[in-house]
Amino acid sequence: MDGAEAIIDLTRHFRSLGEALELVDLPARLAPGNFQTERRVRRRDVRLLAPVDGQEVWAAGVTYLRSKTARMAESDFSASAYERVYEAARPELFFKSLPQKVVGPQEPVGIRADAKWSVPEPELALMLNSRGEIAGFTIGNDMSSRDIEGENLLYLPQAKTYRRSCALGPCVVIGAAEADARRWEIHLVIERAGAVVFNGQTSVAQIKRSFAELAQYLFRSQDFPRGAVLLTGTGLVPPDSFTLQGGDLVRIEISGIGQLENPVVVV
Ligand code: DO4
Ligand code: MG
Repeated sequence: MDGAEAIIDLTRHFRSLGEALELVDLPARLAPGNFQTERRVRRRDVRLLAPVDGQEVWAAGVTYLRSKTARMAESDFSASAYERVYEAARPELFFKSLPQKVVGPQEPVGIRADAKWSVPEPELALMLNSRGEIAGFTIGNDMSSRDIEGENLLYLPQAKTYRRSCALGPCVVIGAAEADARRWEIHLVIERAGAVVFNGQTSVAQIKRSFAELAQYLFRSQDFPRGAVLLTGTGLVPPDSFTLQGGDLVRIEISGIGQLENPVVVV
């Protein structure tokens, strides 16, 4: 079997993802040699779930210059808030999703029925353990309603958190350092009826803040006994004339992780 395609069932070795992320020696425990006798299954024969099992999902915003300029353009009303938060010591952090509401690979992501301007936000996601340490990385999609967000900053929770608004997957990369992740590229492709209607690329290196800084602010005066997932913000914004439609396909690729693909439904 092609190694890149092989999936090994680790449930005999770890009681939960959250518990695995707590282990200081997790990278060593995952050394390929430790699983030589385990049965392998082909990736196409299994359904991958979202890689969360109790972690709240939070998100950082306006961490890329591109995100700041796009948001300042979408709303006169809120422009100065985006300008200020980009420069401020304290980052923008917002609650995104309960773990049980996150969708996994190939599950539909949602666009709100009452929104007119909807976009995916392809983001590197930090898998944080209960100590606030980065235990792994995955891909996140912070689905957003830009017209609702642009109308009034106080509508941000409605623009960001609704049915099927967060996707994670396809896997968790363990043992990479922040310096490794900063070399990764993020690629977003949106297809409509089989044709590519948006194609863009950015780089993790362009995130203004360090991951440690983002994680440290999230864990200020808060406890996450089962860890947390923290999306690190988007640097890819489709043109203002673009909105997602039901039936579209969103594909996010991060070079060090893999691909997260989801069809779009109106919710
Ligand atoms: O403040 C609005 C949200 C910003 C965001 O989600 C991002 O920059 O990725
Ligand atoms: Mg975002």
